[in-house]
Amino acid sequence: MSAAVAFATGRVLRAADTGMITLSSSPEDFEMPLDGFMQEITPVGAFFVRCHTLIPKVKEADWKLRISGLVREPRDFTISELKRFPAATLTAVLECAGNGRAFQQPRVAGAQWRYGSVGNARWTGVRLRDVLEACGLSPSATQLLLNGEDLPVGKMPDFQRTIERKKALHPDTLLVWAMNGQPLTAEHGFPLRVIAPGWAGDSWVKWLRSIEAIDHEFDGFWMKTAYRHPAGHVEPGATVDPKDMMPVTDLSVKSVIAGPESFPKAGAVTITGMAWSNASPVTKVEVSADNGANWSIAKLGGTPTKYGFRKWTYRWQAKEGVHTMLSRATNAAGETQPLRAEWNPSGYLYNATQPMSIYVGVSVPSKPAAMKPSDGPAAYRAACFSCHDDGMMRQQRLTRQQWDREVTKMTGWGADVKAEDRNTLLDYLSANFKP
Ligand SMILES: Nc1nc2c(c(=O)[nH]1)N[C@H]1C(S)=C(S)[C@@H](COP(=O)(O)O)O[C@H]1N2
Ligand SMILES: [Mo]
Repeated sequence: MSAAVAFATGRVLRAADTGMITLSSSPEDFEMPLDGFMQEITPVGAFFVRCHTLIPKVKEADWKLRISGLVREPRDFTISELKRFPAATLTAVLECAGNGRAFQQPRVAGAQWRYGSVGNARWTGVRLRDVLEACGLSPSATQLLLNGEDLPVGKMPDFQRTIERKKALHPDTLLVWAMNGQPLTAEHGFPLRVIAPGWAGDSWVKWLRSIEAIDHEFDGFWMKTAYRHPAGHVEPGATVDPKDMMPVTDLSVKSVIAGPESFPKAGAVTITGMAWSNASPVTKVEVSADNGANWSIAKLGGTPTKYGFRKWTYRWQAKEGVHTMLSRATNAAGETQPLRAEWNPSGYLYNATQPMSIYVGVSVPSKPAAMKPSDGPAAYRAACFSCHDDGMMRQQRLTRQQWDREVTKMTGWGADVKAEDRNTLLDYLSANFKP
């Protein structure tokens, strides 16, 4: 990928000039740079990676998928046994619920994704429905509990997710072994993962090992506490009663401007971008070249698919100067990207229009340099580095009170914080990684 279309406000944590933006190298959290949005199908090497713990190395020969719980016949399937079901291939966007979290105001804790924890691929596998029916799924099963081969670090809860019966039985919900025609790579879930088109990435369980049919709401951490958002509007920064939160499911309608960021001189130019949505496809993209005062219709191109990226282009008479460009997508359900996203405590499903500075006949200002890895006091290294690296903290912009909450949560997950070191640790975190 070229560095020519780097984003105007800078790539804060970019690992190298060609490649992914590293949010954290352990566990692996890599973001696609903006110029990745030039391609309708995201190559595997440019596809974002989001892992909560270390990537398990699965040997296909030792691996089986276990289906159990409320089924007539519990069964284990090898990949070759799964391949006897009718094959299904579809193109779908995989987007992390936390994509865009870095733009939430006030700031929220968590991986500070900007634009690129999203990608579009062709997924090949079999229908989850067919596999469940072959095991005689009981009518009393309301949820399917999905567990992958990855193991938690410390006392962190295991990443387990449920999908409600209706979504599990939807013909587009697949168990896949291939991405863009190639076997899944280790970071994307080899040998088998779930795809839940239209839904955020947290339901797309990787390294899938077992599916248990159950008849109640699962109360594991990643269902009961994480990946929940308020059912309605809340004031930015407000605390929300857990009973008013519901699981994250559908993605929001969204678009990005991929570039180019600069043009040598004034004249007719073409701006390119991508738009996507949930099960309700993108029907319109509008562009404003004057920070939202006037909007014009962009041209939808590429190959329309139900769940995939939709490429758009905008022909523009560029005048010399610096322009703030915005794009906004609308879907078939009539939902349009807002100018300001709905705030929620974990910063999920951010979909506000993004301002992008475009430089015409003027030079692009230099980007801020990437932050240097920090050493920090011994208490910091001992408490935080046993489960993840420095990148995880460097990207946060939290108040002392927010850091206090994070330290409490992490101590619960096994971080070693001595009572006498707690203040030193909080001083360091809130002085170095503040709003
Ligand atoms: N087993 C397992 N599955 C997982 C995760 C994980 O940590 N463990 N992360 C989830 C999240 S939050 C996202 S956004 C997607 C990311 O998929 P990718 O890394 O292939 O892009 O995987 C999901 N599946
Ligand atoms: Mo995610």
